[in-house]
Amino acid sequence: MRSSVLVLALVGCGRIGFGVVVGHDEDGDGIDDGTDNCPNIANPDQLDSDGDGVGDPCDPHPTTPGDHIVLFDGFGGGLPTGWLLQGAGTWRVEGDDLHVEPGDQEATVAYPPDNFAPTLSITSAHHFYKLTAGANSYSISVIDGFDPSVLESEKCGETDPSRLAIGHEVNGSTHESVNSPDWPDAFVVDGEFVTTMTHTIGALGCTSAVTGGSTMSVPATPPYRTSGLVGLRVRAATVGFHYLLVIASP
Ligand SMILES: [Ca+2]
Ligand SMILES: [Ca+2]
Ligand SMILES: [Ca+2]
Repeated sequence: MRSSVLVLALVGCGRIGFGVVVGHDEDGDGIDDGTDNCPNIANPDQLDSDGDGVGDPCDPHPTTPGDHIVLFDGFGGGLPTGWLLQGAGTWRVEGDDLHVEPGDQEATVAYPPDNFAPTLSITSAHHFYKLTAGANSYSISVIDGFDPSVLESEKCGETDPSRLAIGHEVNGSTHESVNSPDWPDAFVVDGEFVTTMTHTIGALGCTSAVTGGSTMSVPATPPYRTSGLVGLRVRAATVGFHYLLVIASP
């Protein structure tokens, strides 16, 4: 999980190179992020049953070719290159995680227009440290379709780890519960989460799993399509993101 040289050029399989670092191995399987066919899950055998370049543990359709890793950032090279980091708080890198201090924050990155595939699977793993004292709602989300002019996007994320509730919003209009109870004080969560948004034209699915816990799913039918910006969003929490992975599918 060490980093050395930051690579800004296009790397392997056409995925964009923002934050891809030579010598950085997010999942510790001995294969660098830039060439690993499943950079967030240890798969030293690199088994790819359908030969499309996406390893079986990461492949949304492991027996049907056509999937493609668009973007992977393991945050191993300092503040991620090419990202737009916004909000009143602070983004910083600790170890090889992208941390954000409490506040209402977005971190977004563009991906190439030629990757506007019918379906995007956007996955992030993060450590959730605590809520902000006095906040009455919070969220930690992956986002798609981010519009900088109005700071809105489609989002999937955890909203209450104690109950593993999963919320999603579309362009600021809440379609599922996103509010936690009115916490009287900072609340230490200390949990590890993996969240995936599956975004198809006209449909949005959210899944999330906490280490040792269960996976839940919330279907939705948002009217919007991606703007070409994907990323991460935090409201009223302290979080360390391990990576962002985007896979395009036919
Ligand atoms: Ca690896
Ligand atoms: Ca791997
Ligand atoms: Ca595959």
